[in-house]
Amino acid sequence: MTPPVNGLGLSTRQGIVDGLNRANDDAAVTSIVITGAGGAFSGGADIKEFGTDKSLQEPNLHSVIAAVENSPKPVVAAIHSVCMGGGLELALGCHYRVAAPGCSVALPEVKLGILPGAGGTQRLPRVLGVEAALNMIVSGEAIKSEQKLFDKLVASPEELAAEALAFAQSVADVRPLPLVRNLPCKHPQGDAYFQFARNMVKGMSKNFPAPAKCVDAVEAATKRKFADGLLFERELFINLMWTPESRSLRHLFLAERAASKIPDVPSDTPKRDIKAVAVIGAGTMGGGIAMNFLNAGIPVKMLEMKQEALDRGIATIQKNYEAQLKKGKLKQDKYEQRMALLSTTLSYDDLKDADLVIEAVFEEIGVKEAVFKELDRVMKPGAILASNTSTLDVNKIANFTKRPQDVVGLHFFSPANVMKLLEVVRGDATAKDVLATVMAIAKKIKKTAVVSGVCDGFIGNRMIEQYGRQGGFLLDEGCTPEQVDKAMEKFGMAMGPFRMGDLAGNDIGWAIRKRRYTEKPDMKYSKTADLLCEKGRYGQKTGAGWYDYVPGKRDAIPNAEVVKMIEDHRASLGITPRKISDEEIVQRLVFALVNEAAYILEEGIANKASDIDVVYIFGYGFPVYRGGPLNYANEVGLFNVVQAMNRFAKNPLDDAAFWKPAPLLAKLAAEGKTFN
Ligand code: 3H9
Repeated sequence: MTPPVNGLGLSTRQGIVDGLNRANDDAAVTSIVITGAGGAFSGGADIKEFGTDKSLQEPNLHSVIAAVENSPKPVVAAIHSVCMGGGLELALGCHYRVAAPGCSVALPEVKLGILPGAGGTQRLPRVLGVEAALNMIVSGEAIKSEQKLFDKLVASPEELAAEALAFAQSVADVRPLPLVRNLPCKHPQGDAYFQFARNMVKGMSKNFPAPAKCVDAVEAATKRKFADGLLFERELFINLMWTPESRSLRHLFLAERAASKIPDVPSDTPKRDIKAVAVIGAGTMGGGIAMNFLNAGIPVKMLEMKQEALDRGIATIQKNYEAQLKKGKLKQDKYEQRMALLSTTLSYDDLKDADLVIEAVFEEIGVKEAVFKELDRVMKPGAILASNTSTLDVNKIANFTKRPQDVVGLHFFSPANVMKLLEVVRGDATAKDVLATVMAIAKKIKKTAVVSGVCDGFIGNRMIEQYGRQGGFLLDEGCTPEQVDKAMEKFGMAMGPFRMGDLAGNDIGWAIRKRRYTEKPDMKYSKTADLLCEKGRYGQKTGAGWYDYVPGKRDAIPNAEVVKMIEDHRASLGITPRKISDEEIVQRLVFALVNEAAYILEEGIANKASDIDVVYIFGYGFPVYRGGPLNYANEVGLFNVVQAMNRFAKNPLDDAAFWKPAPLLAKLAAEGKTFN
């Protein structure tokens, strides 16, 4: 047993082989059962061991499975809860499989940028059939205890141990022992089917090399002898393991789980009970936030100042759910259950029983002050008071109350019912049990939560400001918005910076810059975005921003007047435009994120580098296969990142002071280290 999911690390592999040997040496044993103690049969190879010496040490998973297959006594896998990756490969190497109902069975390696490397691509098609197996391997998705995979499905998990033992006794004398490797493996359409599969996979998995290799491996199962197929699979597995895409996906898997851990908040910190939630504000944000809790079966009371605002908010929530109904993503009864959990009020006094209240009102400190004073007055002792602010000082907000220990920032990203990221902003006084509670509730509402300290913009928006500033300089120097966006989208961003500005509303950045012009008069900005806003081109909401938009559509249509506005401004500054490569665009934008992130880490605003990667992947559309800005910087090499920054600092139209590498970055680069 290796908690939490019986990952097949070295000690577990050795344990299985030792156990098998003991059982085979013991004359009193007639057959053998392998199962997993705790909450899983096995979650597969130990991902944390990848890239370390242990993963290479014998017995490797191949040797373990060979020992099982070659056991002179029958070996039965007793499968429950989770049977994934190497865990399923081990089970397929056993002579028999007995399973409990409702367990998750998968070969999810593709999600880590690799393929099943311990015979999964060769054995699964022999049991399930080629098409079903390939679908499972290429998607990595779990199926529920699939009959065909198992010799026996028991009635309930509680009966698994006794039933598996009885089954093992019933087959004790069966010889020869059945081996999956001896089953035939063919597809009636042969080459034509695999060509079709290749085309499908190619279209769906741009930038991800593993899925196409899965097709190759399964095809090999139909064409080669079993032992040759295994060797071929092994070669593909090792090659994929070294790709930057796999490194990034594995980084992200661990980063996402690490994000929920806060260094000074132990996992056994008591949590407060959250049975009812209140949301202040029924606008787009408030409504989206409410939906998250309704979806998780938690009742929500929404407060507004006027009945019309409440009616509008409810209508928007209904419209969103109805769209899901139409697409078949939601069933009518679920919709009704969710709407029944929603109630409204115009009075703060009605909120007093909520365990968690989230404020989503206008982003102005005076407005927040009024709200938090009211909440302090009405909320029951021990209730958690959260602000959805994206820019304001959470410490200041906490001090509007007499219970700053109960106040926390919960920064949802728009649309709040869709975006996975939740920045949890920890104030100076925020209590540890409040943090533990909101991290747990985040998981319940299916958000990926990352803790940020208090600073202007927290982790995500503080970094994006530097990214946006570089975008502005690029326009001044010779780019069009379209060129910058295309370069970033080719790099893999869901949206380039100008399309993103149009989506978020250019007026938001304008308001922040106006503040900066007085707070930080030395900070250099391009004026183009201000000129754009002066024309009222706020983005999609006004039908015009950096691009034009047709009502009801989100396609960005380049606008000649905007391009002329940029050219005129450039001319007024006496700048001769130059041709800027896509590589320079990508480096300047991404390394701007990286440098600011290094300050954020140094100041302790983020707990760890991987948290920043999680923020950018789940909140800002950074490409998954690049693993986040800091993982990308590690891949490029921090020395190379610093060299590029030194080059950018020499550009008189850029901001030399900004390009001075943050001390942490300079130190890591000089020591040949990474952000990890
Ligand atoms: C493989 O098998 C390669 C072979 O084909 C060939 C080899 C030669 N290893 O997700 P959770 C940890 S590749 C190590 O929050 P859940 C996880 O890090 C592997 N650790 O729980 C976390 O630890 P911590 C193929 C693992 O209930 C804890 O378990 N297998 C592994 O929501 C809880 O995780 C996969 O890709 C692992 N394999 O979901 C399976 N798996 O608390 C990936 C989990 O310290 N795993 N952990 O941060 C999953 O899909 C989910 O974790 C699982 C549980 C469904 C198992």
